[in-house]
Amino acid sequence: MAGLARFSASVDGELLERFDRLCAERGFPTRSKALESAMRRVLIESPPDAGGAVAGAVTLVYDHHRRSLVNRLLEVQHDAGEVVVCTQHVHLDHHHCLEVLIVRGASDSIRRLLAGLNSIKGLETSSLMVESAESEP
Ligand code: NI
Repeated sequence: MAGLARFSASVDGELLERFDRLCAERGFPTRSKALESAMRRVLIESPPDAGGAVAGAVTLVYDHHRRSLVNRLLEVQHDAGEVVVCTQHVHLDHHHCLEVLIVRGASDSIRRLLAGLNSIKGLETSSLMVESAESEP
C-alpha cells in the first residue's frame, strides 16, 4: 500500500483557474480530490499494457466535410474490424458527426485502433472508456 503521496506540479495558470472553478461547481471538497478523479479518468482511458481483453466505447466528433478524414476513419475502422463490435453515427449539425464505436477484444488491438484514430488530422474530439473484459480461454 502506497498510502497518500504528496507532490507539487507546475501548470498553466489559466488552466488551473478553470479547473478550480469546475471543481467548485462539481462540489469537490479539495483540489486534491478533484485531481485524483481526473487522474483516475486518464487511467481508465488507457487500455492496460499487459494484454488481456477489454471492452469499451470510443467517442469521436468530426466535420464530415473533410473528405479525406472520413475515408481515413473508415480505413482505420476496417483495419481493426476484429475489435469493432458496432458503430453508431449521429449527424449533429450541418458539419459535425458524432460516432461511437463499441470495441471489445485484445487490449493490444484496441491500442492500435486508438493510435490509428488519433493519427487522423482534423478529428475534433476522441475519448475512450474501457473496462476489463473476461480473458478469452
Ligand atoms: Ni454525419
